[in-house]
Amino acid sequence: TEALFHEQPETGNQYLEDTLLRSYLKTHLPPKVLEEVHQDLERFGNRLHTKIQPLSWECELNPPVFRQYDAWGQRVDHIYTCSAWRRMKEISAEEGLIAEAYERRYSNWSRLYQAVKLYLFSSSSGGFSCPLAMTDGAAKVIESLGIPGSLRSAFDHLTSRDPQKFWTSGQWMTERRGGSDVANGTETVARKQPDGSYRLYGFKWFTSAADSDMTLTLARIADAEGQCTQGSRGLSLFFLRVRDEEGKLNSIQVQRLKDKLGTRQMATAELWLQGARAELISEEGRGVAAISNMLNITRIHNVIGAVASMRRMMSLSRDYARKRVAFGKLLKDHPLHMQTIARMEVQVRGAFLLLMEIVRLLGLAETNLASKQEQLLLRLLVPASAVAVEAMESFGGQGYMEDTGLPVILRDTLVLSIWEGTTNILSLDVLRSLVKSQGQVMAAFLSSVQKKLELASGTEELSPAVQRTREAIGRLQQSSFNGTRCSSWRFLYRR
Ligand code: MFK
Ligand code: FAD
Repeated sequence: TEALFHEQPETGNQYLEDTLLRSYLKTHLPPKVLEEVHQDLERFGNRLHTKIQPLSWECELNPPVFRQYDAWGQRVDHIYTCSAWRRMKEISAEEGLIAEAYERRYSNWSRLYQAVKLYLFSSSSGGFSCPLAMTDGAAKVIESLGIPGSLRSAFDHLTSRDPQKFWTSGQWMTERRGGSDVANGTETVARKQPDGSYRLYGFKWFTSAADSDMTLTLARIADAEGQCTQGSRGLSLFFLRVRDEEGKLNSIQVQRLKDKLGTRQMATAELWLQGARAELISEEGRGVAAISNMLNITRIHNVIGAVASMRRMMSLSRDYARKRVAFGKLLKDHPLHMQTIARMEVQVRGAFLLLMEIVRLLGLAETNLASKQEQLLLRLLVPASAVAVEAMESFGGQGYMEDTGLPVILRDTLVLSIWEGTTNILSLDVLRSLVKSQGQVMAAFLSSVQKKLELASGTEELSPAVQRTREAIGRLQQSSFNGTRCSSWRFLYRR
């Protein structure tokens, strides 16, 4: 009978259904900006629901395929991607998912607006959020270098709204000896050519979205005797095209594609660089500092991805609770189940507001409108945003079934705490920001919390919690800044 069937949980227009997002935009954006942004997001929400989400599922069902040789025994190293994946690239350009942040037609609000579009896109992107993150990071690095003439064309491609022109970028940092310890683990060598360009020799162990048009990567420049400086100070940043105009690889061999737990829609390859032609784009020995602009942007995309997955799971879970009957009543009428959902909802909301704060500050920093305090806060908040993986228990056994699409969300979310810096590495980056600023970052954070507490203290139910937090902050502010305090902050953050 009909009662034996589960009813499918669904989401509609993710923008219209996201009341917190809408109220955030309403309270923060200037009215004129809100009006335009609202119209675009409503349209985008419909496009996601009706056209883009089915493509996302196609990407999951048709992961990339690697062919090393052609039928005649020629080495071709070709990565075949499905048509839905290639369509995602076109859609990303049409929607200005990267362009929006760099055109700045809404001044400091452009970055936030872009982040909102990426947030809505993320769970329907079939993994395309990954190349977009690195594309944004590459554009940011080039922009922060002042868009040198030799990189103008690349910048225009990365920030284009024209699907025929739009490029994506990779980010090749990890080698076999070190993903976290890039500074000591990088073995790739750069040899200078008579024309001033370089050729790179080495092995890149993880390169996601290997079908990208270009990449940024690190290598050690060899001197006339072939010797390289070791450690962080020996690393420089390079730009390279992955293929030439005919699609031939730039003296690169693909060893294989990784067989991954998740993010299977996207090709992550192991690559041999066998004299790949590249351009030096940082000062010699300043590679890590130069690529940190990319790291900070892709880390923000990671937060976007995490919050988007949480939101998608919660939306589906809430819908399911309105449809599924257990023990004679709907799940939503079981108080214990609703308590679980409510707890998760609060976590999602907290994470969402943290994300909005980060991109709001980034928008201010990029338009030179950020105060010193806001710049310090931004430096601290980017690595401090811990990623939460929500359980899919609320769907019962159905949550475990591949063709519901729910396990994909879980699998793909698990990588977020590994790539772009593991949790420990991000905790150390929090410490780096505290130490380098000699305590100013912490002071900025404490005073911003203080301000928020002042606002909240009017609410009676919050008073005891507000009081306790205020006391704790008071103690921290009184104590002099030292390394032990930094460690205790890292400890607090991870909780
Ligand atoms: C859905 C979302 C999708 C996202 C897509 C992602 C796809 C996957 C892509 C990847 O996984 S790419 C690989 C990511 N790899 C990492 O995240 C590397 C993790 N390791 C670190 O982050 C290490 O901390 C680091 C390599 C940065 C350590 O290098 P060093 O050279 O030992 O650090 P050091 O000496 O402290 O810093 C060198 C300089 O960089 C310093 O500047 P100064 O020389 O001017 O003093 C630092 O302040 C600066 N720096 C380092 N991290 C920074 C930074 N500056 C600003 N922000 C940061 N985060
Ligand atoms: P390790 O550095 O060996 O870390 C192992 C463990 O040691 C971790 O728990 C870590 O937290 C801990 N640890 C390491 N150092 C410290 C320390 N100082 N203090 C405390 N704990 C520490 N990389 C790219 O460059 N480009 C890509 O496109 C890319 N795509 C990826 C795609 C996927 C699906 C995955 C899984 C990874 C990808 N990576 C990519 C690699 C990723 O960035 C690295 O795996 C990550 O940075 C961790 O490095 P590692 O694997 O060498 O681990």
